[in-house]
Amino acid sequence: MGLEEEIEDLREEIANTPYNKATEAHIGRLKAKLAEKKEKLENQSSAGGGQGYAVEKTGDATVALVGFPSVGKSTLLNALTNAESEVGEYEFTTLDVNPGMLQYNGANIQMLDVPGLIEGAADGRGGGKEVLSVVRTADLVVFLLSVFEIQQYERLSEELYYNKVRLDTSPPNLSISKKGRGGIRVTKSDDVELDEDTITGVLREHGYVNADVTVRGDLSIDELVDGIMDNRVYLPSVVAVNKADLIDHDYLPTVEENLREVGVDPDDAIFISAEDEKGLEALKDRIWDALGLIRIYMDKPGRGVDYDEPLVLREGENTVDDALHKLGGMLDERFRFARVTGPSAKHDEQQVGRDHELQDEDVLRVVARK
Ligand SMILES: Nc1nc2c(ncn2[C@@H]2O[C@H](COP(=O)(O)OP(=O)(O)OP(=O)(O)O)[C@@H](O)[C@H]2O)c(=O)[nH]1
Ligand SMILES: [Mg+2]
Repeated sequence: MGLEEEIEDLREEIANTPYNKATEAHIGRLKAKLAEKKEKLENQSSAGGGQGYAVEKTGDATVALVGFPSVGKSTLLNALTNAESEVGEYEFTTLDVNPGMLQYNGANIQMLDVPGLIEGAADGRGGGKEVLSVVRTADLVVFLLSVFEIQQYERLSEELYYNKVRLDTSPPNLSISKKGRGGIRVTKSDDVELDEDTITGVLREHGYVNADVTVRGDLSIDELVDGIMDNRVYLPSVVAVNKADLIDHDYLPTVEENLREVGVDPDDAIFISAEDEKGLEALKDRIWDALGLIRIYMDKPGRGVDYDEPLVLREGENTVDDALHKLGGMLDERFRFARVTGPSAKHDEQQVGRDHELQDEDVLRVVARK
């Protein structure tokens, strides 16, 4: 039996097994097996194959713009950035990835307009695989939908899921350390619903014989498998609904209903018209928030505070130490302390060390040895 058939059989068995406490461990093993076999198949088929697009990441963050053909990706990219992406009235105008740079709040945000994702892209049809490899390296996914084709969201997010992109969720809280002996020992917090047998079974299928595993939080089997496979990418996403200029006010509730049907809260979606350049400020603002970018205004000796070109950091990489690294040069070595004024400071000119966490719109002065 070939790998493809084995995968099909496993899928069928999973689909035909009702999920309950008695079958949980069994389903866990099946899902773990399935994940391993899919990985194997992929490695076989990609051997010697194309490596996908090589788009160099530049700027403070990278955004992948995904959407079906003709939804207006190129039009949006041209409206937001300095790029000149080809805009056409026929499908598949964009054959390659077009990068553009969006300048916002003093940050350089790289935006990648990727060719239309079509059905079956995850299986390598229609050049979708290359597109997806680009998406995996981004910091944020922006879905672009047309007001009349909201249901495309389902297809797009499915493609991303198959390609191991997990949207708007954090990695499962799981730690595994291999041991020389003792079998698999599970420690779980009170909120873990999965049985110990299920967790042990899933780990065995992934080749673990002796290991200590700690699980926290209410995980599903799929999330557990994700946690063990180390090639899942976790990204935030934003939904933009384009061509809003084409609908009447009366039609808006229909669009909102369609959004709810695909699991998107209409209040979270940004309505825009790329062509008329409407709603773009709201979209930029959302992109900024979703990326977790923060501005640090540097107070330079003798030159005052630079409000025009802030140092841009990201949440999670926002300590004084991170700022020193990004500033580069000799400051890092000669650092004595810093003074911070603004949202993160207890008072103006607070003296802080490397560990201090900065916040958006802080003013930072680095005091260095001569
Ligand atoms: N009415 C209206 N038309 C738009 C809007 N945005 C884009 N269009 C039109 O939609 C068509 C397709 O736009 P593109 O920007 O080429 O679409 P795309 O998503 O880049 O398409 P591919 O490159 O083929 O994947 C063009 O005729 C645009 O002028 C909009 O906000 N409103
Ligand atoms: Mg295009």
